[in-house]
Amino acid sequence: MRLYSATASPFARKVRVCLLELGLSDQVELLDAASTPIAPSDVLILQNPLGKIPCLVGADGAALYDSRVITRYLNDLVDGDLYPSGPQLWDTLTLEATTDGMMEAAVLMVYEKRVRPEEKVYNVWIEAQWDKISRSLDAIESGWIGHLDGPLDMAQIGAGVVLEYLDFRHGDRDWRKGRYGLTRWQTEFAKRVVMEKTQPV
Ligand SMILES: N[C@@H](CCC(=O)N[C@@H](CS)C(=O)NCC(=O)O)C(=O)O
Repeated sequence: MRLYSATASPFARKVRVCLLELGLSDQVELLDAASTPIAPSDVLILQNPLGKIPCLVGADGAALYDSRVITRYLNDLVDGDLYPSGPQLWDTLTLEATTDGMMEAAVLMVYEKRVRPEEKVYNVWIEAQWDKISRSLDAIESGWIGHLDGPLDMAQIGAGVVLEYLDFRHGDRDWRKGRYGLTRWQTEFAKRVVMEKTQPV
């Protein structure tokens, strides 16, 4: 299998962590296909018309995207535990969707400054994206620490990845301020070998 990816992409990092956790990384060749909304990679758009990474291409040539589809596929492939069966699945999927939404807002904030001409950057819009992230951080702090402390699942991986992405791209926003539970959890989660091996560059 081939994974179109980029080391700085949090969505691609989620998949790389998932591959390592499931013991599948030897079966996947990583191909760099960094893209922006106005400059999609030529090779990538042949596989994913949206021009977004990550995109997984199987031995049969079929492409899978987006990140949540890929991680569920990989988990099914080896009958893994990253998506629980039974009613807990809905919690995992909801927290995963929350962390994906945070990633999306954080990436859009980067694009607004990097991709748009300087005179067109809309700061109100950037702050509205940060508000989504900040509200989600508060919701996780108040309602999801018990889940984060439970058995490893894809929602935890999403949380670990997005929090490090906030440090990587939006460190000046200080997401840890007043969020002691999340700070404690992230400090421990960041020590996992798979997190150390997949640091964004
Ligand atoms: N919902 C998608 C989001 C993927 C995404 O936005 N990837 C970014 C890189 S971090 C990208 O490829 N952006 C290019 C674009 O928006 O055209 C997923 O979960 O895979």
